[in-house]
Amino acid sequence: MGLLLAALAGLFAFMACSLPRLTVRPVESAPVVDPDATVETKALFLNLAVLSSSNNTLFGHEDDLAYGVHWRDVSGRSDVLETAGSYPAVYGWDVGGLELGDEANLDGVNFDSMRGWIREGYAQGGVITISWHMYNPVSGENSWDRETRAVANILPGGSHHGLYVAWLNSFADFAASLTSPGTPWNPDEHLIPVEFRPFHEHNGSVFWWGGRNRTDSDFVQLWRFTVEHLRDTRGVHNLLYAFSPDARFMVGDGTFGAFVDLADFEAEYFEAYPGPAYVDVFGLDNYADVETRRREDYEQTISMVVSLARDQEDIKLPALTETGQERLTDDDWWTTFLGRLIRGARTGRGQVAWALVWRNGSEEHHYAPYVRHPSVPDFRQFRNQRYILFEDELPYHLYEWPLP
Ligand code: BMA
Repeated sequence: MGLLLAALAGLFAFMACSLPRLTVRPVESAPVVDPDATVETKALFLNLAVLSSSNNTLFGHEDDLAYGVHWRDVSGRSDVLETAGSYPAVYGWDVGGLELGDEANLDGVNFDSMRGWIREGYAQGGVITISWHMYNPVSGENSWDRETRAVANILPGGSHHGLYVAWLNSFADFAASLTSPGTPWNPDEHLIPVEFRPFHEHNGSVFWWGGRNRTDSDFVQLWRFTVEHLRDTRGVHNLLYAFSPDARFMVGDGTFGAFVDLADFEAEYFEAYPGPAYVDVFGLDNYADVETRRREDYEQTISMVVSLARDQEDIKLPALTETGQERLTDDDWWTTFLGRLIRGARTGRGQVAWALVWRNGSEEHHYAPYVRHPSVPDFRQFRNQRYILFEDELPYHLYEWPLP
């Protein structure tokens, strides 16, 4: 305990010089998109800002509690726990299909079970992030349907606006149903904070909301409408909003597979940016530099996102909102790539607040190891790195502020 206190004192000394405006802030005035966000939501933002400013990065995994490569729907199981010895600190979920009234999401994860797993992860002190592979509201096909233009049609005045509002309302209801019966940091029933990451990878043309499938100004309007509807019309107050362009498309001429255009990174990053009043998290999805093995580029994109986030008048949270090596074909990928490059990207201004790897769908499509996978020993080493935090290494509750 003495050690912990000393560490915390050191942390505060560091924060005092780097984040003066944050540390003296009462939780109510946290600089988030939703001024009426719950205390736990604002505390999460402030705590992640502080932890990441002192170079800590939380490790996350998509669908961690729902299934692994060789199991599905078994209470308590997690490929990350079974290989690293701890649950991840960040749990990613996706609500694609909720808008259709489906019982399960596009990957077969039952929504009632998802709510339960979200409660479990939160009760353990973890962070919840939700993306949305939303169906195309005009065609009814999935998110990858880019044949049918939709963004202009779902804006106010558009032919499918009413339907879009109904879909957003289904998410508002889901977010409002994410309640905790009480935790050590708040014994009363309360809402579980969520890092909400809609319309991800919008700078490429893969999804109906992305790239060539809409204009930048329509995208910005859609994002702003979405925030305002959830926050102001529906009174949803447990969300932080994450913006997450994909490095794969930050390639100047937009050619898929080209190298990331670092010289023009800032302009590429802010394509169709809805503005500081609408974004809490500066995310980046980076599979591009993993696939091309451009280590220096990967490190630099991290540094640049951290810098962009810290350069804002009111701080934003930098995050690697998606990354990972599919199938982990390099047994030492964790320490020689992810761990080393996060560590290497020393900006002097902190780190990405979290790094989330994608789902363990099958032996052909997984991003975390599973028992007996050859990358397990290296994953354990990565987990032991000082600045990489798994759930059992979180230094304090992220949902109360200031620290007790
Ligand atoms: C993709 C793949 C798909 C999945 C989708 C949503 O990247 O994993 O198989 O349906 O994410 O989770």
